Amino acid sequence: MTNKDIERVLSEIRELACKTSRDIEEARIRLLGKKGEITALFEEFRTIDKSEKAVFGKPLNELKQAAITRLEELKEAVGGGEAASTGAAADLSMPGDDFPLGSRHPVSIVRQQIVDIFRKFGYDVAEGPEIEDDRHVFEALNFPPNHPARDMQDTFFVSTGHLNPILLRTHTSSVQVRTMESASLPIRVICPGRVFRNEAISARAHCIFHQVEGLYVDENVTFADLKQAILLFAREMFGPDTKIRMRPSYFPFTEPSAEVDVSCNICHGKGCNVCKGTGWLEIMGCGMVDPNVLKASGIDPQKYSGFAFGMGIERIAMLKWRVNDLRHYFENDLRFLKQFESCVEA
Ligand code: 2NM
Repeated sequence: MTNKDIERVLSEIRELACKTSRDIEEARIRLLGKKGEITALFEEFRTIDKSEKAVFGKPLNELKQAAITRLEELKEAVGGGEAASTGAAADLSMPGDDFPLGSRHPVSIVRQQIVDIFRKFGYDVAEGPEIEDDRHVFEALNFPPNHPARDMQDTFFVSTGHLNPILLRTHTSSVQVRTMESASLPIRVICPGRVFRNEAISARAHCIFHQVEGLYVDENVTFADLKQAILLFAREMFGPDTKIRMRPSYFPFTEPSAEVDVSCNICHGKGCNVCKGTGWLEIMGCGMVDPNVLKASGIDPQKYSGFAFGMGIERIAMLKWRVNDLRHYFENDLRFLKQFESCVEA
């Protein structure tokens, strides 16, 4: 290595003339690339004598810095003026790059609509963990020890073998248990979220789906209050002429319990293939919160009563848009999703 070597590269750097960023990149590779001139000098430097190292170390580093600085200057100079300096003026009439916007998923749209309706009624929104314990999913909800939902066939367990197994929640009622445990009364709460059930996937069932559950606890809450709340909801959701009917049903956490049907908004009661000729569509389950459930969360059932309800979001969305296969909601096929692009209301 000699001073001349360094001088030669230094003058090369000073005389660099680059018109385009490609020229600059070529110069960078020629000087600083893996097989570049400066890189080669550094490699040679590793092999030279200690005494020589003392001589060449500093100028070599300065050379490298000079190259970097010069390339930066050139980059700046070329910058935005590149098109002009190469003579190829930018075509300002060219369309911009495509920037595809995503859109809301139908489940998300319907969840928002349901939540907005109940917010208007004065309900708060609460969320809770998807991975839960037996206590919040079953025990506090009055599920007897041998209830079939507690079976591996129906519930996904994370860990078993102890008193309070960890599992994936099978309904969002667990969030309402947490609310009853901690919130002050009265409670008006709506709980949207994902739930998990160990089911074979088909057009009508999926192992993951979405629910919205509601809960109202206060003094003197009656079944009449429940009917009115659900009627108002149904009219907001399905149109002002919607009628509801209730059929007796059974849930461990409510007594009495009912299934709610709305009048078929497709045939208006005449009977069609969606309502299977009945004129009615099932939309949710509901009931008066069982006194055992209130008690389990520390609420005095002598003083307070409440109603609760739960619906599957996918099911409501299927009725709304006449989707005939639940699996569409989980496959993220853009041909399906794009059909909901314009469905979000301002
Ligand atoms: C339903 C039907 C009926 C329900 C009950 C409760 C709680 F926590 F208060 F006990 N939450 N949700 C309920 C009642 C859910 O879904 C079909």
